[in-house]
Amino acid sequence: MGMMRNFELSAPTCPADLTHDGVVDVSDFLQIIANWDSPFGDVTGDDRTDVSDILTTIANWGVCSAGFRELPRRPAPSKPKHKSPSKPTPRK
Ligand SMILES: [Ca+2]
Repeated sequence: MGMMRNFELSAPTCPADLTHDGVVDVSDFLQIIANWDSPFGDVTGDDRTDVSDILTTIANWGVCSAGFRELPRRPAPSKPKHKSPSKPTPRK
């Protein structure tokens, strides 16, 4: 069996995100392991969970930029306020 090099990396959605939490991480990896050789851990669309699904998951590891769903946006963290330069207390 040769190395697979031409699997799709840029799917419009994020099928490797099996847990639908917006991140491809070890929880998705575990889903593949738990559903090995069944259609339920399939991320490549061939209705089989096998090593190609593992490879696709690794290739898409991290935050799912395409997004299966939009995560609720957090309010942008407020920048630390610049402290107004306090006047040096006059010393005697
Ligand atoms: Ca598959």
